[in-house]
Amino acid sequence: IERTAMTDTWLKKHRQIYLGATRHPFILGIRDGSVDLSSFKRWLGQDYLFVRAFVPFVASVLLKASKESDENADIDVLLGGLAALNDEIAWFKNEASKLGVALASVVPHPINLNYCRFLESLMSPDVDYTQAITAFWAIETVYQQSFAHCLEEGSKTPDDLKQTCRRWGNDDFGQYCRALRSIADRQLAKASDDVVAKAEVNLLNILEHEVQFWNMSHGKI
Ligand code: HMH
Repeated sequence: IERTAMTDTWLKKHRQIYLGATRHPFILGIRDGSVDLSSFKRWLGQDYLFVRAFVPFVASVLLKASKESDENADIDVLLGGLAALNDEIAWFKNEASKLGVALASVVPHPINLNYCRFLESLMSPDVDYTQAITAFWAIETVYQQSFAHCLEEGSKTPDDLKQTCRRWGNDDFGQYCRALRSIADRQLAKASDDVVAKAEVNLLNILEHEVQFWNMSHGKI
């Protein structure tokens, strides 16, 4: 089987579920300005908790890279990712205080806890670097693609939501996601069939978790 760009194959094969995650009604509501503030605040509080849980996951990917990768450059990309998370956490705190969201008293929603449990399962030493980096790429890319859509020509994103969209929708973040993707494709190209199959299942699980996460934020569940 040709595996020069496994992620490409998968995004074509799973196009509908991918669009479900990246063109969700919550995102379309930001893009057309119809999203309500209570939904946005719910997303903000829950995503802050998610990002806190995401930090140890990214650290676990970094650890696996340091043990299993032949490319020093992978560490640089991942370290950049951790630095971005540091900025993100500061941004969440600032945004929450502007909107009057008390982060310390946000109760994690069961959907959020479920996604965090899935992240934890990916931190296991039984999950190899190929699976971990592929999952990391997928998680970051859903946000990048979703928020970039809100900044495209023709979008009517309200000005006060634009800076949120730029966090994940900006070109640097897009470049970073492409770097993660090329590492994932490089690893997948030399992985066993078993690992490739597991990475695909993880991708589908991630897309489903992302749809659920938007559903929760939207309050339409
Ligand atoms: C739910 N998925 C979710 N939150 C995020 N912040 C990202 C992905 C990207 O960092």
